[in-house]
Amino acid sequence: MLLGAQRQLLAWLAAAGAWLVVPAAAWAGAPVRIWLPEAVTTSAPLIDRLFYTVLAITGAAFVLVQGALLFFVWRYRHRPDRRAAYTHGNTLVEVVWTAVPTLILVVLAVYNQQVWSQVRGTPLAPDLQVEVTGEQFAWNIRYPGQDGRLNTADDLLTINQMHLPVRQTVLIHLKSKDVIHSFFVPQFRVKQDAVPGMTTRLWVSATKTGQYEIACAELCGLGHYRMRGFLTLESPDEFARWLIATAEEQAS
Ligand SMILES: [Cu+2]
Repeated sequence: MLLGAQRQLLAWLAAAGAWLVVPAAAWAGAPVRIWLPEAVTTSAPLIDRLFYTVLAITGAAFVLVQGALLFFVWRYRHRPDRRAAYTHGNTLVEVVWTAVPTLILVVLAVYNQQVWSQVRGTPLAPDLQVEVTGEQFAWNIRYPGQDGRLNTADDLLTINQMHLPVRQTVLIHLKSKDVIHSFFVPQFRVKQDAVPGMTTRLWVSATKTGQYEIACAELCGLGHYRMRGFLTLESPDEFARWLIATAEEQAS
């Protein structure tokens, strides 16, 4: 018969174990995506994999450390006939528990750097360039017109409506008119500040069609809560048709 406390400890350990299985499965490439929204760009899965790797390592460390703590609390609990013993530490153990975390952190730093350079490094020549300008409290989206260049007379402007073609590299020029905003599309795994007086470049290559939301993730004023954009990812043909229809609408 297990005592109440022992049963609780076992239940706790079982829950901790299950909690580790999910990130491990996701890391191994199984189609598990827990806690995270859909991933719809070429670089989002790289970020997810890094996230799950860090989570699995920190989760394992958490379980080990807390498990050891509980074990020692139980093992050396008070007993009337036991006397305290003095110890001056153990050099080998200290070297090991310093070296192992150091090694893990160095590996993680190198892995992180690799992911960062893939996600934020220079992309191939973009198929499309779009300018996104945050303003209290809307997203202004600028598309190049027929000439394919931004900031010319035939540019197309929309407010809070962003359409992007899938399977194309899109370079986004992110700006702000007034205060700091933050361009946040959870499905892109992108959250980037839009800073006044500065243009931030980021690129995405969408892999899935669908409707998503653009949120402002920086408290930017009283109307921050309604600073919400709508993102449509569609096939290049549909995107081209939408561009023409919008241009005609704006010309009339
Ligand atoms: Cu904002």
